[in-house]
Amino acid sequence: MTSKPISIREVTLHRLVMRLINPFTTSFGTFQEKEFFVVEMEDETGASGFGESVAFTSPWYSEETVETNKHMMEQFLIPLLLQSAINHPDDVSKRFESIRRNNMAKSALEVAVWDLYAKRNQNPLYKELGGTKQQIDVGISIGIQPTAKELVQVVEGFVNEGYKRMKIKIKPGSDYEMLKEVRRHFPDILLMADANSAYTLDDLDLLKKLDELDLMMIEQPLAHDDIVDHATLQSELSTPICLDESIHSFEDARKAVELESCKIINIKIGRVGGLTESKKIHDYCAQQGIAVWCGGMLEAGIGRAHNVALTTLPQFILPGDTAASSRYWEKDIIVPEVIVENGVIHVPNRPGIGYEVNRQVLESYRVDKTVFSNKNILA
Ligand code: OSB
Ligand code: MG
Repeated sequence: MTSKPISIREVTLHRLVMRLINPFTTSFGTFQEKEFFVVEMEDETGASGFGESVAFTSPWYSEETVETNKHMMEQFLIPLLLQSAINHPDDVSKRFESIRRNNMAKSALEVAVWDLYAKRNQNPLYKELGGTKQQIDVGISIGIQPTAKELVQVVEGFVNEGYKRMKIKIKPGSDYEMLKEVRRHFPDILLMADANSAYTLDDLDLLKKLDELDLMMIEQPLAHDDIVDHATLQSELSTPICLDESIHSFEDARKAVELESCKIINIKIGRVGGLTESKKIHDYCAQQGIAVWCGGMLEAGIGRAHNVALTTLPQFILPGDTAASSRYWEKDIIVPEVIVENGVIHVPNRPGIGYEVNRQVLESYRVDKTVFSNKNILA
């Protein structure tokens, strides 16, 4: 606990464009590159914190985009943050409460305050969050492949690398038969599917057939904003449903659990507006016996580091999507990069997120930079 309030002196938005090593295909489209903001924050002591915005350039996954994140941060959220000192990172989401939604924009700033706060305390971020694990188990998310043969090859590669759980993206026409082939080749792996909202209750027969394949779960089969049809579907399936897109807050999680719309929740820090809200959902799920795991948004190193820290909390009992930096990027923006050995990430014990930002690499990807400062706050 620091007793001294934190005065944010300066917020820098670094806009980056990074090319993915392999294109990533979901039911709503293909990603070739990631454009996002690195948020850098400095306080009155010279301590700094980092965060990443996770929205994509198109509003396919949610309504937010890189441009809406920029607009919200610049016009509303950064001014609120610079307005006066804050006592604790938990205060940030409260301060942002007057702004409706825009959770990814809020989160990009909030997670940077958490990093900064942990660094001021000379403490690893995961410990500030109440995390207990020294290492975390990770799985991998595999995009839609053109053929079952190619999919099986891709899965084999990741099985050999040691990833603990395979998540396969599905959509109508690329679902049951593909998964069946994977299951036939790998009878014992932890296997799951993610539909990114590609189905409706009209597809009930197909979705029921997936019960044959012994999937750990099916993620977000129905509409991005639904928790009612998911409850109907869950009552028809033995495979657990995991919600991703439908959960934007603790309140969404509570309602989904009360309606029995899902048995598992994927927590993405950006989607729920930051680490404080992520913790709230985590604590509630722990109380309710709902398993959680940490989702991914094709993050670069800083976002990945925040995911690692969050995953050390005890109710993250299922492997998440936080794969190695090298799965996505030629060169990541942090040192060391996030490394996965035998399906495990060793959690760094250095202050804050525990990884250094590689300035030179960051600048090599940077397409724009904007600085906001407040000289009015006294230390
Ligand atoms: O639904 O979890 C998702 C990627 C982009 C948008 C949505 C999703 C994903 C992934 C990949 O599944 C997660 C990752 O590897 O970062
Ligand atoms: Mg998902």
